[in-house]
Amino acid sequence: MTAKPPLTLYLAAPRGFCAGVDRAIRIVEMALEKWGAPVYVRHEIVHNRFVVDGLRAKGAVFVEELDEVPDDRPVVFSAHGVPKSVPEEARRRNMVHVDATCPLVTKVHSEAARHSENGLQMVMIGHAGHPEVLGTMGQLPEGEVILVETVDDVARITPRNPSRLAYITQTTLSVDDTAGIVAALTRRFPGIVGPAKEDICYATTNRQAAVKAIAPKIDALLVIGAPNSSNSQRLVEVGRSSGCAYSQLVQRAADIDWRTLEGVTAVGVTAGASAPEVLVNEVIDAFRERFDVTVEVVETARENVEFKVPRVLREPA
Ligand code: 0CG
Ligand code: SF4
Repeated sequence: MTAKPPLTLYLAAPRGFCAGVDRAIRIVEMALEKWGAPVYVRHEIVHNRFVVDGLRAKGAVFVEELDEVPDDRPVVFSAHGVPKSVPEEARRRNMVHVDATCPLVTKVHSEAARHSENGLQMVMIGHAGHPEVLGTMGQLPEGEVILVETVDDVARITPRNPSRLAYITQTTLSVDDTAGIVAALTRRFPGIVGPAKEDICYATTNRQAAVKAIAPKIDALLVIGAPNSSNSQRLVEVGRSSGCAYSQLVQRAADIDWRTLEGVTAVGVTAGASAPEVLVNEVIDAFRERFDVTVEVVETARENVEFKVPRVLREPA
């Protein structure tokens, strides 16, 4: 047997679950304990198939819209947030509903509402069709939130009153791309009101910074995450823009294209905010089967954020 080739695996830290994902999963588990199965969940609780399949096995039923849920079963809203019309409808139907929207997304909802009360029209920086964007835009009446996805979009928008504007952002955007869009907005609309920086959350910011620190050391970057996970996709882009041309999303070890990794000696591994650590370990083990692996953790920040679950789940049944 020939000796395995040596390889250094640079493990990004922080990586994987954020406080909002951890809370959202706990909410579904606690709802199942409290009310029994089935508990309905509107949209994937977080964007990860492994997590969703695990909860489904415990009795969660995933649907896209509230009209797929019977009136007499509890429903949980996903971590990405929902338009205002969704809890309104749940109340109208007298449904038990638990909101697993990340508190950092809810904070953006409140910002939007506050600016709107002050008579400002909103510009939202985000990706069209993403559930968080639908949820945040759905906090205000149609037409009150204008979506921009790129610097070019900024030149195209036609706000009601260019001097009465505020902006908000999706929480999982690229920090660098967003800075460019904010700069374009403030150039075109000098009076635009915004948050101190943007609304990108701590988890997104920290995971991108860790990838930037690893990128110069590696031949390839693997981001563990789902194709519909915005924050995970942004990590792939950050890897590429930080100088690692081979930067790929994998859902788990089975997705790794080993032929394209022949001859590499340094590989970076990170995981999106919705990817569980078991999948990171699975990837490391798959490398150990083929290489003589040395793991080096590259830690660029420490996180100690924790969010409480809603009170209804902390009270006895
Ligand atoms: O990154 P997005 O917003 O697509 O969500 P994901 O479920 O992947 O992770 C964090 C949350 C919620
Ligand atoms: Fe909350 Fe950020 Fe995690 Fe989204 S990625 S759930 S905003 S902490």
